[in-house]
Amino acid sequence: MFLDTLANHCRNQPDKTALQFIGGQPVTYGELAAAVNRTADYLLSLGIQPGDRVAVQLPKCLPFIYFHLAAVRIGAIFLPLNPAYPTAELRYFLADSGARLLIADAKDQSKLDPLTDNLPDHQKTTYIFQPQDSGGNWIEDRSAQRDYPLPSDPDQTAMMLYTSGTTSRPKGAEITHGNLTANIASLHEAWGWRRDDVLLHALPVFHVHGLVVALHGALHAGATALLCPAFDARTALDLLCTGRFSVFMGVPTMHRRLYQLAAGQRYDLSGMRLMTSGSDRLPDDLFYGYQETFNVTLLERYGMTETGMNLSNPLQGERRVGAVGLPLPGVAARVVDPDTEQPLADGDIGEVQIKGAHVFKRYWRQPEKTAAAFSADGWLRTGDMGLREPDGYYTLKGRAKDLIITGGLNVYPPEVELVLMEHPSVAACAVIGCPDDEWGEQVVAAIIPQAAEPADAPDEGEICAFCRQQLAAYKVPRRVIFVDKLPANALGKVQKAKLRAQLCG
Ligand code: MLC
Repeated sequence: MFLDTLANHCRNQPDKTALQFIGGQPVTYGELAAAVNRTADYLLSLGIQPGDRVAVQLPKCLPFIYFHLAAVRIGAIFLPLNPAYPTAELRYFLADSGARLLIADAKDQSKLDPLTDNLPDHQKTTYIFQPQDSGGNWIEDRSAQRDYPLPSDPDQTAMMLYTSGTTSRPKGAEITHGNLTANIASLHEAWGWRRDDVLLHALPVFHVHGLVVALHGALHAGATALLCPAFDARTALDLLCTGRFSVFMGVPTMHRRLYQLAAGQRYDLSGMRLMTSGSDRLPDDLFYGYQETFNVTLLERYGMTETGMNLSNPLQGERRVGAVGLPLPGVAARVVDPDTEQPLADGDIGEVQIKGAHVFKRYWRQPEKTAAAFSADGWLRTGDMGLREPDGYYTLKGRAKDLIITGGLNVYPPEVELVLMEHPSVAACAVIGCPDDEWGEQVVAAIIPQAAEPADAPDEGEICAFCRQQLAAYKVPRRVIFVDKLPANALGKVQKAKLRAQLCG
């Protein structure tokens, strides 16, 4: 399993650098093993048992990685939380998951203590002071170096990642040890990960992309990951130009910023072995612009939180513009009629469905939603529409589900609409994604105001500030448009396609 491979690297190449934050000290595989052991020992000393949820809301830092690896190592369920979540969202995740332990940044203590006081399953919050500067030594004084047995049941849940729903509050997708192992094995085969790879890691670590695809990818290979605490295009481009790196992974917004920064100048990054793009569709102009500017053909791949990676353009062979490639090793894909779920002929557009050992186990305590996510014969309904070319390449053609992707992050309109409807000045609303060069899509809210008198009409700034209290910043509408009516069908359901045509312009 993934953890066994990592343990082997720690034993066999203890002096090799595993991780290094920019400007920080290198952490060798030997040191990583010791730090993870100490952290595991700390978790056990708190009474954390297999299956307990350990929530971590920290910025990208070494303690985050140590807690992640330690929690999965002792069989607990790791729950990463975006530090950008405001209190209202955070409370929901902690309550729904029944997290026993929360690891958080000490700067948030005054906000978090009152919140966790009322959570019945919560037992303790461990605060880390200046987590990004701690060098991971927060737990240095623990001498424990015991070797713990690794979880051996592939069906055991290793982590839980929350994904929003089209009609409900976010759901915790349970990712098992077997899922992680299957994913990483197929990516290693497909992308030819090597021990001498050096990854420039600029993604957030609380999503599948940055955590599983990038970080696990490098650690599983016994390679080295250099980590940026946050993505900054200037820093990333300067680093890529040093020639020190072989692998880089990004979302289209990150690639767009790198491309724009180059501003027509040429940089030869052809020494990079692998530069991937994912989490959102890669626009054609960026694909070609990258070739011209950086002498690199981006490799686009397709995945989702519930599965990790499904499809990928090939390492060798044609990386087809606009296509998300071929099924990864061990992954089965098909395109079906969304109504009958009968497989469609090549070239016909339908829902993409996925099967394989990498597909998540279930939604946490949501048997109905889990059942609804799968077809009668066990295929995962991705909610993405697409087609298969006769030569096996898949191309995505929109979404069956009501979803906005902005900067590689998913925003479910109903979640934003629910918050908007709580505002006293909002009579009705609909949230849509409008195309945006930098972000792919931007969140736009159409609102019918409550007020009869213009003087009582809500103000865009006030609406956004209201949303900000309850939603992470990336979910807050970038534009609010006041309208007299919303296009609706005979049943009164808002016709979002029509609204997009009216407002996106
Ligand atoms: C930040 N902001 C966003 C945003 N990210 N708004 C919309 N969409 C986003 N994705 C907000 C900030 O809060 C801020 O708001 C304003 O935009 C400008 O911030 P910024 O400093 O310019 O943004 P930055 O911090 O640089 O972030 C941009 C980014 C980041 C692209 C680097 O969004 C990012 O890391 N995206 C990657 C997400 C990712 O890893 N996705 C994988 C999911 S897994 P304000 O108002 O406060 O100024 C998955 C499966 C798969 O999808 O297949 O991979």
